[in-house]
Amino acid sequence: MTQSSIHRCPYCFVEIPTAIQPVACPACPEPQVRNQKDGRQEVCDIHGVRLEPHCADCLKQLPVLWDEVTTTCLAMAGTRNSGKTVYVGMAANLLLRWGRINGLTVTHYDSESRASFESRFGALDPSTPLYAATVPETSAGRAVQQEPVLLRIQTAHARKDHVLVLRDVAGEDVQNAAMDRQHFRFLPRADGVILLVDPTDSRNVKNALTNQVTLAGSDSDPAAVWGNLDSLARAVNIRRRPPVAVTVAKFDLVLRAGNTKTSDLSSALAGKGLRLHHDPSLQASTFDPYDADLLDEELRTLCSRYLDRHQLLERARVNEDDGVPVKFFAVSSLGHAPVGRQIASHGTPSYRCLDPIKWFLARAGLIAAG
Ligand SMILES: Nc1nc2c(ncn2[C@@H]2O[C@H](COP(=O)(O)OP(=O)(O)O)[C@@H](O)[C@H]2O)c(=O)[nH]1
Ligand SMILES: [Mg+2]
Ligand SMILES: [Zn+2]
Ligand SMILES: [Zn+2]
Repeated sequence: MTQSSIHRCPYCFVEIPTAIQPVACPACPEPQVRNQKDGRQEVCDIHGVRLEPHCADCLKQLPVLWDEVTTTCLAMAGTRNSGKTVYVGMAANLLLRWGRINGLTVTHYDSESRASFESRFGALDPSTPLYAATVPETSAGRAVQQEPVLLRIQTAHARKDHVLVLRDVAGEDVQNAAMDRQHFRFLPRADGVILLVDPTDSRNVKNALTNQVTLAGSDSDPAAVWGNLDSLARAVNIRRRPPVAVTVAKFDLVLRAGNTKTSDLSSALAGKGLRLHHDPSLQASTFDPYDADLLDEELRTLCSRYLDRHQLLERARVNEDDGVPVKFFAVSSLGHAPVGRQIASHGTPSYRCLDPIKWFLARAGLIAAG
């Protein structure tokens, strides 16, 4: 197992060459990025401050000591309300816990990234209301950047620290076929895309649960979002398209609908031996490809036959024919439906949340697959 040496900008996901170090003034409103002259500490003529490492592509200042880490950069995608923001917050907290259980060191990249995470995601505790809709990045004319979540992962065998970069997006942005190519170029450059699929619009879930929980579904099709990503990748002419983790979100609702005896889902989910009734993701430090393959098969059947998502399977086939790795996953960030806008007071027994991320970390050679 060799760890990938990929090193990307955490904002635009461009691969940063290690040999040169572009720098610019952190105080200049429109930074002039240039290559650092050998060993010289340059200073801005206007502000008198030291030039700091910047990304030559998006011109943003890089986090401190960014040249010393390797990266895995993941982007969320999915329709509005599919659970992306809740997932990012929960997955980050679970990764910290997963590290503690499995003897890896997982921490926020630095105090700044920790503060930014905590101000946006809170502690996801039972008394906090859920998040307001993610603000679209390109609505008000000028594009704003969503700050990515940065988690540092240290393992015994890796020479450099590895940073997992997780970027949330607003559903509006990826539902929009005409999304801004320049701004969203990070998506096709990612090391992986987690495409969340909201099961609450499917007839079987709706019929079984209408009287039990409020279903805040989305208004668009995840296969259409995936189609937009594929067009974007073609438009920016990126040859290597990122692997896609097609991830059924809010899986607690699917399992709950399966408990309704009259539901078609009930027979589909009947086998106790099904992988989707097991959740090894937090307890194991490794990624289990055998478990993942069986789960992938179960979920493809579930999506096409029981969750009205056969277009997803067509998109998956088109992508796989083009050599893009695709795997189906299922997660529940909350473990059960929220009550009103609060998380239920008995906490959040999440379900398989780390599987998609562990797949990407195994692909990067950071954790073992076995
Ligand atoms: N039952 C259930 N509902 C969830 C779960 N995750 C998110 N939700 C619901 O979906 C809503 C939208 O989530 P959010 O993360 O804001 O969606 P986004 O628009 O994709 O970012 C939340 O307010 C919750 O009501 C989950 O794991 N289970
Ligand atoms: Mg959101
Ligand atoms: Zn300056
Ligand atoms: Zn950049």
